[in-house]
Amino acid sequence: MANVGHPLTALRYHNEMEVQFPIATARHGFFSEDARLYKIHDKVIAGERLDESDALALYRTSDMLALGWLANHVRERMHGNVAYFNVNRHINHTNVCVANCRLCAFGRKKGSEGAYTMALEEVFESAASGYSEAVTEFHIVGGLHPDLPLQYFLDMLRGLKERFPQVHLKGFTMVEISFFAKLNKLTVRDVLLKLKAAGLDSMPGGGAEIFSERVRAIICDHKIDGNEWLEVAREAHLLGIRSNATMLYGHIEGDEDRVDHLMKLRALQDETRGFQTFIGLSFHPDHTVLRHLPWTTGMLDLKQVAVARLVLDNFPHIKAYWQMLTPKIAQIALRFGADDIDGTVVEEKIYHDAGATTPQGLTRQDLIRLIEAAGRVPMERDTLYRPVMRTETSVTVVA
Ligand code: V47
Repeated sequence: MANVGHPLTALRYHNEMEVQFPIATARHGFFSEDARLYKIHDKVIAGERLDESDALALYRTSDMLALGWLANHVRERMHGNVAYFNVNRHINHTNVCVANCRLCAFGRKKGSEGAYTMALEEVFESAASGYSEAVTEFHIVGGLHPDLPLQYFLDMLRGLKERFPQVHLKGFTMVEISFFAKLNKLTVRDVLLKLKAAGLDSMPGGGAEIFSERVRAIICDHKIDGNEWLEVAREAHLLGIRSNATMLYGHIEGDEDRVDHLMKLRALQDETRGFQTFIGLSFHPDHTVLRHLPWTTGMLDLKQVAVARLVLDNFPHIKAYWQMLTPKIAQIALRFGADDIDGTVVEEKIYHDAGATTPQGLTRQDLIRLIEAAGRVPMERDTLYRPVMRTETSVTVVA
């Protein structure tokens, strides 16, 4: 047992749980009305890798129960009956952003109405105000502010570590890192090294959107391209900084674009093993330039979770992010391939600006209830998926 807030440890797949839990799918056989799924079933059972045409077939099937069976089989093989959650707090230090992405309702031009940038003292206050439930992670992301020097971020990380030494700092997307490098005339590697030395523990998965150049040109044309996103992730992983990966779906992308995105993530993961978790982000159109687009459907949301579990065979975790999916869909996703439901997420801004009607935060007890009602065993984790044990007076991580 050790205190929370450890430096990085080796990537853990929790394979040890395989033997502890029966796989529910083994108890009821596989049946599909979609003939294409039988070949995929055989590969899944044999633990063989799915290829692009398999992934396309999964996106195109309407046999959700068969798709769910397959994804659940893999999910239970990897994680048994456990479903993870954490107690975290989001910190969005600024919404000033030069990128002006059409997909985004959060960013503002400098000086425009609603634009804000927190002084460091405000960042520390905001961190402290969500601290009542013994937060184990701060998730820190912001817009691409043209005037904030790297020193602001180094002081932010040092200040947070000083005040909250046991809290894991998961901060800054690949897009922000690339921007810091250009603005400060440094290499990406140097930026990452400085941030790591100041207290950065790992990185979130945002900004990946969808790697397709055609789609990126429409939804986020001023952002780094997909290759650069992957290059920054590679660099971070090489320096021992683990990250997550995301994919924004449900806007103008097609099945092929999604498959291409997942294949690129899988290829980089084969190389670095630095990704922990994949999170599909369902597009929220309200208040964005793309507000004429419809919201995603429950079918697509669940399908995305299941396909990700089946295709990303080298990703330890698939997260059903309740803030985006709604707690109800996220709960069902725990039976469609997801093993993680994310955290308490106090004060989320990015999706709420884009019309999310989910609560700003759920309590630890709310998350436990959702997970138990899905027939899963809740396990509070830290950012590195080490179990967190709580008593009335202490919080410890099982190292
Ligand atoms: O990069 C922005 C997306 C991301 C919209 O790593 C939108 O644990 C939907 O990456 N509709 C930021 N999505 C959030 C993110 C994240 C969230 C939770 C957990 C983790 C993790 C990462 O949100 C952005 C962008 O892809 N986004 N606007 C929108 N209108």
